[in-house]
Amino acid sequence: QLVSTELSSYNFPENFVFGVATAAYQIEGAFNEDGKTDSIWDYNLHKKPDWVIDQGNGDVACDSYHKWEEDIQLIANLGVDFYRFSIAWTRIFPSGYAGSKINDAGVIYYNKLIDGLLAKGITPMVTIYHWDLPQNLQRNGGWMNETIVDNYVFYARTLFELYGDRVKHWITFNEPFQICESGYSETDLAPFLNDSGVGGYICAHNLLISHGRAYREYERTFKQNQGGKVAITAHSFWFEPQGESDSDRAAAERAMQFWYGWFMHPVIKGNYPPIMIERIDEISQKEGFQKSRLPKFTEGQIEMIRGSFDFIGVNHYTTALASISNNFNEPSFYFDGGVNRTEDSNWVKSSTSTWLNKVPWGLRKLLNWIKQEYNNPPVLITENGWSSSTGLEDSRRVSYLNEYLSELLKAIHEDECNVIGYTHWSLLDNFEWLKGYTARFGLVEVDFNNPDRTRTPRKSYGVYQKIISSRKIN
Ligand code: PNW
Repeated sequence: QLVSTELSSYNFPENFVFGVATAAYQIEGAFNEDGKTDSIWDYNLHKKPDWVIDQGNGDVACDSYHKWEEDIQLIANLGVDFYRFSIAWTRIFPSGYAGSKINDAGVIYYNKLIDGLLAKGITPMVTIYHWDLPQNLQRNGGWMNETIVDNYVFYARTLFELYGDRVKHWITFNEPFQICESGYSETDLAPFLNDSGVGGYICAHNLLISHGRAYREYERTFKQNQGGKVAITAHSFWFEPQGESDSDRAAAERAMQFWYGWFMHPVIKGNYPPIMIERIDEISQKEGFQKSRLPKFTEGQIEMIRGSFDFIGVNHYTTALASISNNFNEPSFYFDGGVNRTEDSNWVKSSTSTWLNKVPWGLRKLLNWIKQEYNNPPVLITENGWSSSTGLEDSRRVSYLNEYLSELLKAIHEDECNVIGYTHWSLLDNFEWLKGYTARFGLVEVDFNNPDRTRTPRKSYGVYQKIISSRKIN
């Protein structure tokens, strides 16, 4: 693998947009203020703080519920075109249910935020769901109960009604894989259900139907008047074959289909990837299941979900190596996929996020794979970033940013990949899920020991600022 340290001298195209991202539970705090109820994160971390490495939680986080004006100033000074943030379902509908009482204080908070952004010329981009399900709905099984679909679609529709006059960019879900596989089949994210080989698939099924219905609702009722766009964001590694063998190549392609195609194949091409359907049907049968552990869509659902996007949101951080695996002792996504995931020891590793290596060329390969596989849809990078520890001289984040953007430019100019914009994760250091406050993703450092949650821009903040204003890598 060729590693070039030469940065690209291409310019970013005229219409290319830059942004920065956060998520409600990770920054807002004010977990019980103004009528907000517990999400699955509040509930689980209060019950068992040990889920998190430093026993942190989002009770206060960056206190952005109170410090949103300061956040807007930082975003404006950075010079980005848009700000991607998420709305907390529990602030809008404390009970979670469709048709339940709306919480005016929550509605007002996001009105202030949206209006404040627009006043500074920053485009708001809203993630409708970034992992913080109302705990009240989890009592009924959360994403594993199909009644979630009506509740989610009602919530999404309410946001279109409340904010759609000003918000023109909507992301229905952030990272279905993490919501479902990590949350329902494993114990990496709330609600920590650990229902291996079953829960994740049921969750994903209900989530995809929810996405499709929300997209169609917007299309039918709001699109003509509001003129906005609706998308879904999935996380994707680039999977590189571990070696040259056909079996490694096949494993890497299978990995792309299982990790990413699981969600994007239904949304772009209709239904789950054929390889997933075949393998899970066959393995389920061998295990003695009378039907596949992978649920089946009706023809109507396939058509409803197919084409439910105006652009593709891609969260990309890192690359992994794939080879074949036949290890198996219980029904599991990993056995279904038959993929063994490793990494190259030569890659530069993040000191605070064990899964994160700096592999810039992986982004270019991923963009080319998406172009081939899905017929070059418009792609917005909705997250990309590096995790450090504290300190303002974040030179590793600076080289990560420069090198990933350099590969992005090559994908646009040399490969004609249809990439429309880039979003850096994150504006601020924030609550990094099970890593608590130990893994810092911010362009801006936050002092979590200070009750004021003081914000200080890092070196990378200035570097990104200059990239945006000069429209090239410097
Ligand atoms: C994203 N992986 O999650 C989330 O959208 C953010 O909330 C989070 O803070 C950020 O990335 C940093 O972790 C990821 O397996 C989950 O490579 C999993 C992976 C990457 C990102």
